[in-house]
Amino acid sequence: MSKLITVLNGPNLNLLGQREPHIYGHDTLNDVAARCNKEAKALGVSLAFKQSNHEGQLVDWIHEARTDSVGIIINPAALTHTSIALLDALSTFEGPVIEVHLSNVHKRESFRAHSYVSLRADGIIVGCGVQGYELAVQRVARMLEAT
Ligand code: CA2
Repeated sequence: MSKLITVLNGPNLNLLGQREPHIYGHDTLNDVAARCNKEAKALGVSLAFKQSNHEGQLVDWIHEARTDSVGIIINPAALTHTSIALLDALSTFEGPVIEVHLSNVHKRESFRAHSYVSLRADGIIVGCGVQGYELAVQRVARMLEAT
């Protein structure tokens, strides 16, 4: 069975492609999942691609990933800037963690420049749009090769 990578998406990302396309693009979250799955298949890994608007649900999924996944890719959305709970949960995970942001958070409001999750992330990809997720899958796969 191929190695499982959990891909987590935070609040409001279910609306991707439906609002603010000038910031987040036209692809929906299903499009993102399809592109990530294609990349994963080419690299011989599998993905559990999830989205929730609820911090506690995301924490629960990180706990599940502790036993069923070898890596985590996370776009925590607005929780990036507020959630010590996500940071603490991710800190209990032993494999690679890559943080992804569709937009360049450093080119936006100053509050978006700070990320609690970055204190745990092994890599951060910002401002690359949907491609950032594909790059994250590549990065986790490469990091796993090295272990
Ligand atoms: O750039 C990113 O990926 C963000 O994580 C997106 C978050 C934002 O709070 C972060 O600062 C940066 C917002 C996600 C909201 O997603 C929407 C998608 C479509 C329409 C409206 C919101």
